[in-house]
Amino acid sequence: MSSMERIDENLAYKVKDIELAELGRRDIRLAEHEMPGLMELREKYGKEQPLKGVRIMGSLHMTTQTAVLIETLKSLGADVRWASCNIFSTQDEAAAAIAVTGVPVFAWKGETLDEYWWCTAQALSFPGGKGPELIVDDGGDATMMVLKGLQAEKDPSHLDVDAEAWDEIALLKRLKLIREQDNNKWHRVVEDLQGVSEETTTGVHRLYQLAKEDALPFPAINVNDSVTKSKFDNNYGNRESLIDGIKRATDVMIAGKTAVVCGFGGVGKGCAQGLAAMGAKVVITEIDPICALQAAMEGFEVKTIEEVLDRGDIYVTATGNRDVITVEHMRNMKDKAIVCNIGHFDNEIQVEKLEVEKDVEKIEIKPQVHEFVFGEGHSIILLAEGRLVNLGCATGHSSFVMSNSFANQVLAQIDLWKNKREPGVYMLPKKLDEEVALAHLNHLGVSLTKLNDAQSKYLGIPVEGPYKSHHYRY
Ligand code: 3DD
Repeated sequence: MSSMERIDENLAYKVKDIELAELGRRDIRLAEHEMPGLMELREKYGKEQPLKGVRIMGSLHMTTQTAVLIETLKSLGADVRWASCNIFSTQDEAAAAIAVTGVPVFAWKGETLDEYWWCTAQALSFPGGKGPELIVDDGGDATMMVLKGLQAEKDPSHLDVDAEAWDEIALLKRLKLIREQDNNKWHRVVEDLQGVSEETTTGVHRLYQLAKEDALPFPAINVNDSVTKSKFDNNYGNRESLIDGIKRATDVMIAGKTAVVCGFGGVGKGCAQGLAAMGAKVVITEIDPICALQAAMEGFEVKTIEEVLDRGDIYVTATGNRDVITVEHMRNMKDKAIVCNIGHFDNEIQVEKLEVEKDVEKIEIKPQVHEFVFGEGHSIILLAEGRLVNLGCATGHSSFVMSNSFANQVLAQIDLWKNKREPGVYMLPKKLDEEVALAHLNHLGVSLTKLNDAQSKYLGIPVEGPYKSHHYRY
């Protein structure tokens, strides 16, 4: 792909089809109606311009909802560039609608891994050889590209490791090309980088790991663990968008089927609820006794995956772990079992191993829906090649729940810019979490009860909040 051998900081955008912009704009206008949290922040901070001229790079699914986030950051003065954080999650009409406004977007549905890392590097490359001052990250790929790039500028041997995973191979390949073109790029990027706000569980896990190894050279805000993100997006978002993804991909009847959800954390809980609501018999697999006990007390069976291979019709991984569903497991599943993942990365299901199995034939049913026929004669249906099924086979979570997540992102970006901090991982204050919730109540016709002074004194809680301690488990 010669046009992508080099990084061109002056390339205006690269999207599937810029002609889709008008279609995307119509979706964005309707999404704004469902995203009161973001619209309120435009109102509140529009005049102050707290992000005026700040170079912000985003690595976050380029969907209609993200388009509203981008335009909110722009309305606060930011200079934004964007790439998706997943090769299948871009909505091409949203990407076009944003690109046509002059925001450099490098994203399209169905990127190869080489294209994916080129897009990420393009979004990290501002004119004049500059990098971003802030990053909105989802899963940590942008942060990883910057840090691995910096590491390689210090010691190029880091690029000569024998990587196994296809996405790591593609990243190392891209970093080698960049090093040939500009071997001081990442030093400049890290010099200007004031901070990262991280959207998702997996990315937050990576940040705490980096901080523990004293390998995080800038401050980061953990957006995922804001209550109005993780208890909403991860739970209520997936409760709906998982079903959306499975139905659009397979049209399968869910009622009456046995659905196996691997992982009963924030995401698994929403998935289990959604599948049970559709009439599925839900079985949970878990490693954590607390989550397993929660599942059992919600009335779900809790078994090992080996115990249910003979009856599972639909399998969903939501663990953040790797090799949760192996090739061996798939060999022993029922004929036409549906297998999908809703954890951030694609290693929860052993897809790379399945792809190279000698006796397995791969048949494309349609984009992001593949049948794998085993030598034994049965087959399984794999969705989105083991990547996020809600974004690969549908359009991800709906606008209203993403308004909560993204209001936290905007507040985090403002906070990172205003408050210079030591490197480390931080959370937004509880007060801001409550303000995000407050911004969404009217939309659902909620009437909040007010604390009176006597009650406030009795509870020792200010009338205007915060109403819970920071560690309260909602
Ligand atoms: N995610 C799910 N739906 C999304 C959408 N419509 N736009 C952007 C991102 C979307 C992913 C989120 O769940 C993100 O918070 C995560 O990865 O945790």
